[in-house]
Amino acid sequence: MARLTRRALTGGLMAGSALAAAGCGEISRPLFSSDTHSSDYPTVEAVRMMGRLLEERSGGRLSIRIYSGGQLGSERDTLELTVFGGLDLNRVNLAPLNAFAPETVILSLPFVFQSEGHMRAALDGAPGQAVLDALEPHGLIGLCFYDSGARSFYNTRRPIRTPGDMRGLKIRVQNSDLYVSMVEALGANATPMDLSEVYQGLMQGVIDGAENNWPSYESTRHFETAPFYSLTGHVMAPEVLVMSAHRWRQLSADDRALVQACARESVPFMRQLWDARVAAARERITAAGVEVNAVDDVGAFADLMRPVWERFVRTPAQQRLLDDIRNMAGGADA
Ligand code: GTR
Repeated sequence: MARLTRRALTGGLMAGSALAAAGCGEISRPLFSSDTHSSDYPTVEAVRMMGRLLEERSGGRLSIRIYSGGQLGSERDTLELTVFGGLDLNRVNLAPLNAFAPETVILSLPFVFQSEGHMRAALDGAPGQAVLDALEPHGLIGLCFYDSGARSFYNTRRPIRTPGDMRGLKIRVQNSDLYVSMVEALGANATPMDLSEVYQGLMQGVIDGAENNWPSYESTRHFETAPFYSLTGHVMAPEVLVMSAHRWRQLSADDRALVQACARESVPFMRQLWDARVAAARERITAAGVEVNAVDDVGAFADLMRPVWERFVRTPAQQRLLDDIRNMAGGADA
């Protein structure tokens, strides 16, 4: 696939905007989409499926071209590009959005979901919609959430069985103050770093570990250098697919509805792929001899991380969301 530079992307969009402003009508080029994961990862497959639906239903007028594997830069950088209209679609985790859209923090809080069923029900229901809607004032249209499972700690040194085992470890986190606080609450040192730098960081001892779900731990091959995976499952923050509000406004009402519908339809497809991918990743990691352990008392981790809630839940809108999610806990299957 041709390598597209960020400069070319921004340039392309500027040229398109100039044409549109000159009255030359709809820009007929694919929607450009970014993903940090490789081409076969469930998030990428899901956006690809969305693109196929769009193309079929628009008679080829609308389509998506995906730039996977972080070709266009880190999630933080590509989000900036999306806000400014240099990129149309972007599939990211919620973490890099935490700083500017406080509602996203709620879905990223440690131990906020009791189970996968609880998480999926919240995302599919009113709380999920409220978080997607909260992105618009920041220049992004939240189209849908994708699963990201549960994140757990892994490291190069030892199994984490109790919070005490975390003490002194240097743990890579995503670029989010919330994640820094979570790791510090356990007595470890947090190092924010882009995903693309983690493998080398582990190899060189710049960091001792990181945290992620089974598929990312596997696809990044971090398990090769950090072979202790401890099932803390402390965060179930989802992935989100966003569209540039700039590009969104150029679409007709019918096309907006179509884009939204195709994004929604890709969600159940993604969940099927996700479940299969979790099983496959788990198998490969275990076969590779990684020491996987359950933690003795998940509650001990939850208790230590709990003050992070008070620190990051500050607005009434955040509090309402949190209450709604907690009220759904009993109803969802465990
Ligand atoms: C993955 C997630 C990515 C990115 C990555 C990370 O689970 O799918 O979007 O957030 O974690 O840790 O940087």
